[in-house]
Amino acid sequence: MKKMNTHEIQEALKNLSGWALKDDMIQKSFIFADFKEAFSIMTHIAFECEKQNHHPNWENVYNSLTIKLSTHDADGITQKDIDLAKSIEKIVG
Ligand code: H2B
Repeated sequence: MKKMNTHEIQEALKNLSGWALKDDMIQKSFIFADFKEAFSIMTHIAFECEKQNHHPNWENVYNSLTIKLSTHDADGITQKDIDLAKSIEKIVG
């Protein structure tokens, strides 16, 4: 899949609240009530990632979750990252 340029990424991010381009990845941090809620959402996201065959770099510390998306195969950001970010937004609600 074709790597997006910075302008294309910024345009796509206008429809994704809280996601920002940083270090060649699109990123967002979430805070949940506690670890159980964070991990439960991560499990839900993980199944969606498997469905899309597209996987995040992420870090969970107790109730916080930081998700960073890029397409390793394209060495940049592609529509796959935008689509996964949209799915994550739906899951987190
Ligand atoms: N996830 C992400 N984030 N980037 C990729 O390039 C990627 C992936 N490639 N998940 C997939 C898996 C690929 O390695 C497999 C072989 O389809």
